[in-house]
Amino acid sequence: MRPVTFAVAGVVVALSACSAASAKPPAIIAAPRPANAQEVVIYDYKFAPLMLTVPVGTTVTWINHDTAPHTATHRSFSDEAFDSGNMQATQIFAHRFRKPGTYPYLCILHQGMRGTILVQ
Ligand SMILES: [Cu+2]
Repeated sequence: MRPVTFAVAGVVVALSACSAASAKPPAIIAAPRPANAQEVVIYDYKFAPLMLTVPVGTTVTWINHDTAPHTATHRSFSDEAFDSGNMQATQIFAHRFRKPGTYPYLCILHQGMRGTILVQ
C-alpha cells in the first residue's frame, strides 16, 4: 500500500472524531504547489509541473513532498546530465541549466514518473 493511502485514512479518522464537537467545515487538504516559477514539486508520485519552461541560466529546484524517496535524473552524453540521487521527504535538489534545450528526466526509483525542463 502506498503511503498516500495511509495519510488519507488518517484524515478521515481525524475529521470524523472532531465533527461532533465542532461545526466548522472539514479542512481541504490541497496538493502542494511550486513556490515559484523555478520549482518543481514532487507529490503523489508525480512531478508538477510536468513541463517547466525557463530561461538559460536558471537554477531549477525540485522538492520532494512525498514520504517516499524520489530522484530527478537526466542521463545524456550530448547535453548536461543531472541526477539528484535519492531525495528523502522535504529534501531539495537544485540544478542550473547553462544551455538551451529540452531536458527530459525521470525518477529512477519509479520510472513512470517523468518530467521535462525546457530551457530557452
Ligand atoms: Cu520516485
